[in-house]
Amino acid sequence: MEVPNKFRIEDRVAKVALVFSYVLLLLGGLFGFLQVLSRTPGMPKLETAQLYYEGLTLHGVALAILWTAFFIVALAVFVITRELNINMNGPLLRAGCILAVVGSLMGAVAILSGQATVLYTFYPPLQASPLFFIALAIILIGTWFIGAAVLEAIWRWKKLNPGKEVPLATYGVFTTIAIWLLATPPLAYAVLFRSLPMSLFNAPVDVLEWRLWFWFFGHPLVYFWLVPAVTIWYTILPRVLGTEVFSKTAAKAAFMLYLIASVPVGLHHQFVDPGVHPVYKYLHTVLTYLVAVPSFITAFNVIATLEKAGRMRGGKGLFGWITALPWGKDPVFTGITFAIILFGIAGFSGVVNASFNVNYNVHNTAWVVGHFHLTVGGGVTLTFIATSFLLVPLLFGRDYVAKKLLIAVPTLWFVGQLIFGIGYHVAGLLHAPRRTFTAEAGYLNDPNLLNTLHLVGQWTPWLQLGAIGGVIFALGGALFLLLTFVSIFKGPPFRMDGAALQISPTPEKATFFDRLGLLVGIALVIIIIAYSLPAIEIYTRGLSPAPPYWPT
Ligand code: HAS
Ligand code: CU
Repeated sequence: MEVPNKFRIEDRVAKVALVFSYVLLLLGGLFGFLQVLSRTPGMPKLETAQLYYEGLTLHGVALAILWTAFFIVALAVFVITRELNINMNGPLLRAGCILAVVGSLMGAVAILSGQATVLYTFYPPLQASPLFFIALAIILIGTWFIGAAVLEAIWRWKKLNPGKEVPLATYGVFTTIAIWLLATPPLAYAVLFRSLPMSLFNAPVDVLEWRLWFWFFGHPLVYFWLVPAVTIWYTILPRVLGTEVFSKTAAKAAFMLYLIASVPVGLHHQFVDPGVHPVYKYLHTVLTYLVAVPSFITAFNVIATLEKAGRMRGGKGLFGWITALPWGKDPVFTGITFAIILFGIAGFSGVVNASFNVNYNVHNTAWVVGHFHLTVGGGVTLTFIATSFLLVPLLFGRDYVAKKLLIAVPTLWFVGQLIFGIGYHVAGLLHAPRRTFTAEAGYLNDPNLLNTLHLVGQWTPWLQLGAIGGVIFALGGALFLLLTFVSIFKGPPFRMDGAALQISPTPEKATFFDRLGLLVGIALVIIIIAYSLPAIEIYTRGLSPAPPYWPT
């Protein structure tokens, strides 16, 4: 007899969020494809400069902000319900999801109608239609509702299970949501009290003050993407290999460090901004190195887990365990491990970015584009893609079609990202700028300038290499979306029984790591120290607002 699904509402929200995330991946990915070719000298130009910036805005908003967030919502709801085996607050979840979807559609209209060509960072004094900023505010409120529903469910479970440790995957979801809730209030302030008045009444904005609060949010945003991926590396990857994470304690310690060190580092995006004391920038550099530590811990833990699984499969000697793993056979395993390797490379470019003085050499160059494609596009997105191979059947009750083709998806994505990453990192070292329609840049077509400006133009072959990589991983993405949409609607039935699912290692007694309130408190103290200093500096000097500027 079919067991009734007790998570009907939660699953509906998760399904809507998941399908919407794939639509955003399609939209954002399409513009990525058009863009990488158009901006590369010598490649077919599929966009004008105007469309390039509009497309770049849509690409960043749809992928960086929305695809990730909607996938994370689906994952969070799935993990909480299946792991804790409790219902969530339906009205909160539903309202949050509706607000987030409506806000996203409004934002898409604003961008596609050319009323918000301000890139995903929407730095003032770039002006955009109020529709764009209202859309952002609505999305934010929606995510707060969803965040509240997740926290309420965890809190209720803790009351029902006193003395028990929070299971690992739920712990990862908690960390993710806590980072988001700590990071977003200053963004809401910047949007509601600065950007919105700017767009409604042409009110001038102090650029430095705005950027301080934007990057207060902008850096933890990247850990809001990463932590769910790391959660999958610690829980689903070992499950797929029939084992458990090497060290649960080290995993929780990593989550704890992500929680307390993700926010107070935003100044590493503002090293070249004048008007902030270098000592404060240096403090954020040091804290940035602290937030790299949990990723190093993760590297050790994940590799030790892989070694354990390889030896279980009969792998012998120093490297025999590597070849004993199901490379190329299991698309979930292959996708997740490829993602981890891409992230490993990007981690090193991140540490270069974070170095206060070295940053000047790479800031605003294609290097940064290489860095964040390998982190959020490689480590995070490829993990989410590989996890979809499990999540889609579990949620939609339909299995994947053409299962033999699935392995091509992580392979194309990995090879393409690797090539793109190399091309853009090197081009950046040769000072190719980011966010520039290089194909039409006058200096590239002027032989006199090319002769006098050192390095200019030498980057072209590397950008071309990057474009080849971009096309390859766009093909992987297109194949993924095709197979996923066909499977959701036409896949063979997959049996779902709505029962609890063991995702994490069996929970034991609660430890220090489970004092969630205390950890959030520690995070708050470090945030206050790291941000009160630059904030006092900016406010005591007095604001000097600049008039808005319409990008044309
Ligand atoms: Fe970053 C800019 C510093 C991690 C995303 N980053 C960005 C931007 C994005 C982004 C989107 O300090 C652009 C923002 C914009 O539009 O302007 N980032 C870091 C540092 C880390 C880091 C120190 N970033 C991330 C993650 C992201 C992300 C994660 C998304 C998910 N980033 C910066 C800085 C800037 C920046 C500056 C500003 C630059 C500028 O000038 O504008 C670290 O936390 C990374 C730590 C990671 C490791 C890797 C550990 C390795 C693992 C894998 C093990 C596998 C192995 C096999 C060993 C230390 C877990 C590997 C095989 C190999 C071949 C290696
Ligand atoms: Cu950052």
